[in-house]
Amino acid sequence: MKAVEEIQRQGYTILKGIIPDDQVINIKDDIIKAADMFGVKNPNNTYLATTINHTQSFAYYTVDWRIMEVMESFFGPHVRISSTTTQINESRNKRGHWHADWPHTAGYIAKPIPDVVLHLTTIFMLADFTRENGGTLIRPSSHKWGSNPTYDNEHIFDDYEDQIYAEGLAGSVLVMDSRLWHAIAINNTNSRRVALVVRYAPWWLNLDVLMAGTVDQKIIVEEQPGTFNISYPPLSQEAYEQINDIAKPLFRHWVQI
Ligand SMILES: O=C(O)CCC(=O)C(=O)O
Repeated sequence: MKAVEEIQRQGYTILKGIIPDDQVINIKDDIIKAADMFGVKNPNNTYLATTINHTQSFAYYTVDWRIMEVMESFFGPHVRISSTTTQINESRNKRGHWHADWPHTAGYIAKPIPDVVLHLTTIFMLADFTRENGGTLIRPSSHKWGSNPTYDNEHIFDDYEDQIYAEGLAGSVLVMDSRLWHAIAINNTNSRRVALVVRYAPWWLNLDVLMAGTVDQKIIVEEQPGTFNISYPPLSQEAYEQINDIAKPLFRHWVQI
């Protein structure tokens, strides 16, 4: 399969037209509304963790067959969604630092990072992604380098000759191996660059460390200074009920009990 082959070889692929044109505006509006009301607003970006708690209109597209074909070919059945985070990059924001995503972050996986796909990060483009408005910066094939630049004393704000911008029309989805080096790019336009970051994990990857109050987060994160620390709020029962039935199995593990 082309998408899987591209992810294996270059660390990413772009799936076009996952959210149809006539739906993408509505979903974008729902997500902006939720992020502006419940998110963390910084001068550079607006961020909303567990966006699925606040709007569920995008859920159906997280299980689009083209996405699931990729996920299941890496992880087999029982794929889970580990996070749904709105990422709005505001006009004239600052460039972000090069990084790989969790769990390839400090304190989790010994270096060199093994050459195994453990987690896949997708970025749903809810605005067109262009070079001008800050389509995500990526370094193709960096998933094979065995490192996370953020924790390896790399030059994390440098420009590199091999870096490219992930570009695509609204409704497209960038799918990358979470090891791929990527960075927030500068939005040089007057419009907000709106995206939803959805991450996928196999059933056996321990996501408890991402949940505040769990024993594993205590042992693996809080009691180990320097470990990358991020928590995603649990999914409320009410929000879970609103999720499309086809998508529910991917979210069930995160429902608040
Ligand atoms: O917003 C982007 O383009 C990149 C977001 C990102 O780096 C991340 O969510 O890890």
